[in-house]
Amino acid sequence: MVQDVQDFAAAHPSLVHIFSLGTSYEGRDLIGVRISDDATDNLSEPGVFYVGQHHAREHLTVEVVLSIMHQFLEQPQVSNLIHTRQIYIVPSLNPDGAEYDITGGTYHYWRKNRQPYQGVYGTDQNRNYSYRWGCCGGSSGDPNDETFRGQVRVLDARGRGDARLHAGSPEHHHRDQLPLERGADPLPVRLHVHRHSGRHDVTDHNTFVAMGARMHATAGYTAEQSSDLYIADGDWNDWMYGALHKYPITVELSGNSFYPPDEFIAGESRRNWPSAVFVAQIADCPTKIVGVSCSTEALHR
Ligand code: 0X9
Ligand code: ZN
Repeated sequence: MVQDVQDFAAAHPSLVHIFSLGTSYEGRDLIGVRISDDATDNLSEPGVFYVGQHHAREHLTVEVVLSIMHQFLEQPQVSNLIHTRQIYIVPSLNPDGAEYDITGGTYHYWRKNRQPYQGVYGTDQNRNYSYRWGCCGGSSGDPNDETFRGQVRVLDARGRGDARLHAGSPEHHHRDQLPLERGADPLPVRLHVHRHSGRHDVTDHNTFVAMGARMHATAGYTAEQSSDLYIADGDWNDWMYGALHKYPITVELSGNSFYPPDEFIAGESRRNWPSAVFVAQIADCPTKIVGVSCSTEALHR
């Protein structure tokens, strides 16, 4: 994965810019690329963010995100997006778990990262986000559980502060810090508009429904609200929407098992490409797909 990302950047030095979200618990680089014709983040352009492998054993997600990365520069019909968007790609958010999952040449069905807590390895990275962390019976406080929500990060020496804001593996800590490091808009991801009417309004609901319908039409997956699949808390979707006011979609790839053969890579990549283009196209104003335009003022907040 790292080699592919580095080769891709080297082949397109003016359009592909390597960045890092920081390092994992075991010290691996959380590598990513920004694709755009701007040498540095152009915060006046909408951003879109593709990430893979919250969960270690979901290796196919790395392949599909890498494929999306390549397609953006190989498909001439999306060249306009290179010039009008900031496209951020992080193929793996869980390199430690991924490496552990393939140690010894066999698969270990490992889901979590490799950060120990009370002598037990692993936090579920998709239960560890700070927005309403552990709120709702959708994660576990037991480090032996597959959906262990992780330890509380105590930032304040006096022990003060809202524990729910400090939840975090190092991987998540870096993501939470990213906007501060960039001194800019929350995350370089602006597939979003912060609308004055509030974020739980009917326009947002309708926008998610319409996004799901459009993505279902091309990819064929069932489109549903995450909580209709099952309840989770501290997950990516809630954090992106609830804390950062973005419009997240989680794609559960097909493969019939955690370890589909490599023959699945091309087909799953192909079926997800139209969705990837679609979210980039609407990143300037997601609500436009339900007829609600975005004011310039709102976009820059
Ligand atoms: O449980 C998860 O983290 C995701 N499924 S997975 O099989 N990849 O582990 C689903 C997360 C979506 N959010 C909710 N269902 N609330
Ligand atoms: Zn998963």
